[in-house]
Amino acid sequence: ALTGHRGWERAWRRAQPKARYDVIIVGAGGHGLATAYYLGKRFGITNVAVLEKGWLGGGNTGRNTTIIRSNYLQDPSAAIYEKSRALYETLSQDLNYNVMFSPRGVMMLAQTEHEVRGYRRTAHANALQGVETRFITPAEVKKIVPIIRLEGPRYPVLGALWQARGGTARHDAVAWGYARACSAMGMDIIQQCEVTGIRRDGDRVTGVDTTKGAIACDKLGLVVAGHSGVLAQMAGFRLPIESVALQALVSEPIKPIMDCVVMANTVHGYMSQSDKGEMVIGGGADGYNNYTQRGSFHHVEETVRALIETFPMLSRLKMLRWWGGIVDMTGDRSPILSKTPLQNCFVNCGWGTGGFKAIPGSGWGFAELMAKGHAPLTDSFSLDRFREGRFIDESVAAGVAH
Ligand code: FAD
Ligand code: PYC
Repeated sequence: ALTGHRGWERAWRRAQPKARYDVIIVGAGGHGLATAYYLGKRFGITNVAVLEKGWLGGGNTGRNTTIIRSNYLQDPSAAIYEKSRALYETLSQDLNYNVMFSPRGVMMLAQTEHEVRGYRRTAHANALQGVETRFITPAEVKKIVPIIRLEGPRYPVLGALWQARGGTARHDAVAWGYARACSAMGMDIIQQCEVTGIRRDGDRVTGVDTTKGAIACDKLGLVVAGHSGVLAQMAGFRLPIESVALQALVSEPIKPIMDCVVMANTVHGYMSQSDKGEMVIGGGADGYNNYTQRGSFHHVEETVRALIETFPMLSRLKMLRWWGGIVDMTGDRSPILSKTPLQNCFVNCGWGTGGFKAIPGSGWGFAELMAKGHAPLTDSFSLDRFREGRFIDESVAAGVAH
């Protein structure tokens, strides 16, 4: 501001589409951009375009509550989420862009005996998977979060699953950092470029139609979260995905009161404090499919009511902003990173309510899948699992009511 906003360097080039690319990625959210970045960094594939219908990071990547953790139950999930969490540890250095990763600790409260058993089980599974979590007592909960009311009018706090190296990061910076690095490798990030059709020759994709004209490609990656069903329909196949609104809100900024993330999944609400002092609060997903990016009012009401039971000191806070994103839900609450019925078309979606934490790991694995045809991190998450009944059930670890 002292320079009158003159002399800023562009973080990424304003690109116009070329006639053809080796790889086109549809969707410049975190997962699309990370995929492009690792295609270049790990496999030397840089003739890549990332096409975005709006502005980059304007989808769920810029709308989420930034929680990063890897305390999942099943082995394939722990592997990809832990890889991702580990990549977050050095992402600022890798991208030379401060993504403000803050491993401040993530706590999932156990407020029923059922949850106690579930989280103890997860802690045991995580120990076998090399993921550092532990089940802590109510006294330890209170020590870490002094503002919590352990008794609760409906559900007392009986303990918690604690991941000390979980935390948060600045969501926009994650998108911007990957975008800048992709652009520096010569890739084209093309905003306001909506894909409106997918061109095929038999069971091969030959290119896409866009609002900026037709573009040819050798390989196509669909990475559009809540719009995955729409893109799959353009390509001529169906996905087991439902799209629903998930919402969040922030309060007016206040002095520091809580220096970790707390999720209360029984009463349903979760909360952290942003660096600006706002309490960042999120609730459950809408109970019906929609594309509204807003969400139903009763969900915020329920969320805030639930949080006030556990944190009574919040009751006088004012809400500052409120928004929603369209999340892509699978039946087993695990993502899809997969080949498709079209030979050279790949899909990365189904991250639902929990894909921000997975951006680096997903990009790492999906780039390998697109480059080599298979990848250890992603093989379990193929579309085949729905036909084979090989579900990766993470409905508890997803942590968000749906
Ligand atoms: P997006 O960021 O949505 O990117 C997809 C992009 O595709 C969009 O920019 C869209 O405009 C573009 N697109 C769509 N159609 C087209 C088209 N036809 N042509 C071109 N471009 C197209 N996850 C966590 O891990 N922790 C959290 O705390 C957390 N909290 C959340 C809170 C809320 C309120 C919401 C909504 C989500 C939350 N999530 C969280 C989930 C997380 O945000 C998502 O899983 C993740 O951001 C998905 O990233 P993405 O890159 O796949 O999708
Ligand atoms: O995946 O941890 C998560 C999460 C919290 C809120 C929304 N998603």
